[in-house]
Amino acid sequence: QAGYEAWLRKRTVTDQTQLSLIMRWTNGIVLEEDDRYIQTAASELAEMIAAWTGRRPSDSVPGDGGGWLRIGTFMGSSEVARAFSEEEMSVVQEDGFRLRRLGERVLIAGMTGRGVLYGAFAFLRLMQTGDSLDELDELSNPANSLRLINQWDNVDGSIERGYSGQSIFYAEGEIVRDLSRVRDYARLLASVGINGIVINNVNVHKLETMFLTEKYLPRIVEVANVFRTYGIRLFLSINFAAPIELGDLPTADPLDEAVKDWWKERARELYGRIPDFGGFLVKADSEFRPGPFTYGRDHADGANMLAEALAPYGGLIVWRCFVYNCNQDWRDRKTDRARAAYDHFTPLDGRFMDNVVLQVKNGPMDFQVREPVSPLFGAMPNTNMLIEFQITQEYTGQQRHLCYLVPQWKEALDFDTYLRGEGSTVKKVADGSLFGRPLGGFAAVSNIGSDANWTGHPLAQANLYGYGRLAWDPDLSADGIAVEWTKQTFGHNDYVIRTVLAMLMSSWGVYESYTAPLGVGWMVKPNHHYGPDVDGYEYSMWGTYHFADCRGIGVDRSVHTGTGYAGQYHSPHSERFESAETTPDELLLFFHHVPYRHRLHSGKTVIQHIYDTHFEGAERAEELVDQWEGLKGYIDHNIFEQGLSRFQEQAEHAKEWRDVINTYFWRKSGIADEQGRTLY
Ligand code: BDP
Repeated sequence: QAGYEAWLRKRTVTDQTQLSLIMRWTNGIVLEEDDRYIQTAASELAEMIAAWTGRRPSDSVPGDGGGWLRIGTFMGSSEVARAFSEEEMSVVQEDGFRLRRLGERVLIAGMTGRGVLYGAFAFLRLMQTGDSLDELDELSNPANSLRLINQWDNVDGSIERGYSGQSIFYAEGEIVRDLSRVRDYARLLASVGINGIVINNVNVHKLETMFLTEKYLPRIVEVANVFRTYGIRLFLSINFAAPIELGDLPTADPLDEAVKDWWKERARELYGRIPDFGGFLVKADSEFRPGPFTYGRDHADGANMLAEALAPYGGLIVWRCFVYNCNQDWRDRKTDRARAAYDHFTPLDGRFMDNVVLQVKNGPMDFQVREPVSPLFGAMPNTNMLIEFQITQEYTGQQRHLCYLVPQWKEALDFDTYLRGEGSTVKKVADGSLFGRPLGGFAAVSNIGSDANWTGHPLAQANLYGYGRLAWDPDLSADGIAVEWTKQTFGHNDYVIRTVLAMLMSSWGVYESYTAPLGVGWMVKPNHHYGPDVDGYEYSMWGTYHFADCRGIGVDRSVHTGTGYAGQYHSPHSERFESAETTPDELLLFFHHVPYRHRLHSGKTVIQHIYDTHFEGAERAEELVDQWEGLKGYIDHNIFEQGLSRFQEQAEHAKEWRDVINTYFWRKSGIADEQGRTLY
């Protein structure tokens, strides 16, 4: 089962310095509280330490004077409280924690049991990364109150956009009997601070609609119990038309009293069984899913009706803004899918109830290799918002290619919207601080499945890890996260760390260079989205075009001559994106249609940039194979083999991308490569 333990490896630590550090501090684990999360924390600590050192910590203060752990909350443990001042305790938020060394004691302290659990995992991380504890005195609060994972799992066992095998939750129309793998997943998620999970696909089909019924509810309760052990609340995706589809009502109109009552009844039932149920995730009026539009109602009507049903129990409605017309006419140059979310939702600002959170994809389109940030962030100051990322690599190599996504997410989070002057970054919109919103955070589509190593590509685990760490603290750096992950996953060999780090950090750029130039998206095979097909979506209804012809390429989204999308940004971005001269190179073709000989800021022409990046990208994909081969003998043999076949496939496939894209544009433009390389 190589890779199954992921970054929580349970094997004897061989590095002597690290081993003696762990032995030094873990002679005992002492606690005074009978709290579910503190119990989980204690057993996680004990198990990991036993696996690393071969010695189980005692549950009392060690007599021989060795270092030990005291874990607990300020309220529940007088010993813990005594170690901190009033002020030091008051700054710890609900899920936050403090770690402190005091003589031979290390305190893992929280305001709540959940905080203690996160503190315990942070302590384990310190042990795994081998940091000295001499000066340990750390305060950590999560930036985001909601740190959610979305499973796109279907109850037949398939996973929409899943690239790591089948669902670990479902098989053949049922929730799996044995939930031990779900438990191991919960543990991985909690170790990086995840506190909520939506266990079914946003596209809710017939069977999943029945999750709200007796057919599935008893087993869903069991799943919720598993996640609760790790401080994770369970959410469900629901079908807006459920009252009709379950045969109870002739309508799903959100303003209809019978419909309102129906949802209230569902809420009462759910909370009767799962008192800490998180809430509903809703994809409505999008890609053939039902929604309030059918009844001439808007999305505030729809969301608020559901929110009212859950409000008495503290439940949330997470309402997706991925709403656009997937039946638009490609002959109409004025329609622009990029505009859709902003156009639909900004007029509704201020109308959503307090327990509604809008979930907005990081970009305006759909998880492409490169997109600008969605202009919806910051544009609704009176509305709660979550940023949605896609960990599963639908458009970024489907876990056959390496693509470490944390750098991409960091760019979105650090983007300055200027909506409250300089420093109005997207991360401050997401965490709610910019506008003083009570709720906010992150959501992301998971990349795990039944594959032994969870994510198919062994290095794709870094994306799941990185997502959680970033949701906790968006200020962490992409390379810092990569180093943490590598040390925990592969150990402390310097050469291994340097190699894996270099591979991860270069990978998004490599992938972008042989696939999607200058912000053009969608040049992929329709439906499954793997591999190059320049015109695959060009004349389709999905609103995903590059407009390449013999003269030029790109989508004119300026206000002046194009779709007007650039005008959805606040100044100075609206002016910056309005002109091809000031649009950054990497987004040029997202915002402008330009001739192939248009000169970039880099000094190259667009066409030469396409040729160069594609030739170089394919070469760099080859280099990844060499880099990985260099790790042979330094990392677990099975993991090495898992990676090797993928890197080889990536290198081959990168050549296909190179040749299809370059040839297409050579034939369209008739402009030869300045370096005379082969174009077909
Ligand atoms: C797209 C996927 C599709 C999802 C949709 C969504 O191709 O499978 O259902 O996003 O987010 O990226 O709802």
